[in-house]
Amino acid sequence: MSRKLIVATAQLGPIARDEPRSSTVSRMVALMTEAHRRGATLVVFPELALTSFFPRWFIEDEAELDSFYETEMPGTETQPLFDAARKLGVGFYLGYAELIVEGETKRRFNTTILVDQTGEIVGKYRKVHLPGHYNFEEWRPFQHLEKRYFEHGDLGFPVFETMGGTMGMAICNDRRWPETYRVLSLRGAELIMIGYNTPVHYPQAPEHDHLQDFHNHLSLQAGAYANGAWVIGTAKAGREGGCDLIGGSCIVAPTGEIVAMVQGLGDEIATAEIDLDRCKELRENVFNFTLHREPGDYGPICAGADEREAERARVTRDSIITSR
Ligand code: CDV
Repeated sequence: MSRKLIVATAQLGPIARDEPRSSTVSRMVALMTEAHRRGATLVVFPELALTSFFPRWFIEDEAELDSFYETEMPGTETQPLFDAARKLGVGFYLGYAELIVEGETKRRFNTTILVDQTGEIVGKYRKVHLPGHYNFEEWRPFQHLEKRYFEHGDLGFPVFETMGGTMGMAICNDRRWPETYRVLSLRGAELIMIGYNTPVHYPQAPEHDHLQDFHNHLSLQAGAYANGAWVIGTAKAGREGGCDLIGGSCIVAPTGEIVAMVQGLGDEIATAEIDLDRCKELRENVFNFTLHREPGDYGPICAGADEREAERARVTRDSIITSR
């Protein structure tokens, strides 16, 4: 059986703070339709794709904050995406803000789902690496309140057997952490989908602003290569709410090469035919995990902060003893 499929990165340009879901969803259906015209059967949308990237604003009014979250999926406004998926036979990755109510408690996650070509939800992931801060910080030109508005994802990094392969998902800041790709790949992920919202300006280290596109591709390409996985990165791009977001949505081969990329900062797709069997080129050779990984030497990676301190002290003590 062929393990080839045509996939699309479906970049969205800016979404206005007051843009209704219906407008954003029709933009997404248009991208899905164009992807289908080009033969794609799987489309990757950005992180928090249904609204403007609201963590840039300190929102005190709870009703207003809640208006950026989805309480059901699909809901009335997102149903057209699922209908289009079923009609066209196109699966999709969708990032959104998820609000669930447990008893008296509201729980909020930065979430993505995977929907198959029959329009069924077949996978869910909640963002693990939440960047930013908890409280309003006046010195910043814009806020990044993900730590305030979302809980740490509680689903780990699951993979899903669907659409002819083993699929993994991650969200934005996750892509900068090698552990994300490694855990997914150890579980067999052949295609890792990652939506993002990345400002050009990084207030803590503005000297890195000119490197934002480079760091984006560096992370996606290194993650693909070091794990022998296909990676699709999809931006929300352009000037949104007074903040410039990078584009650069792309499809990366397991060799680390970018095989397709968008050209601008607006709504746009790029497609590529990918062969999931190409993961073997790496996984049966240089990155044959069974033969060459040395997890016995990777202890500190999984240790908590206290354990790491103890380990550092032990290694320092041992090296002092052996050098006597
Ligand atoms: N949405 C994000 O996670 N953005 C971060 C920024 C804040 C650095 C990113 O890693 O792109």
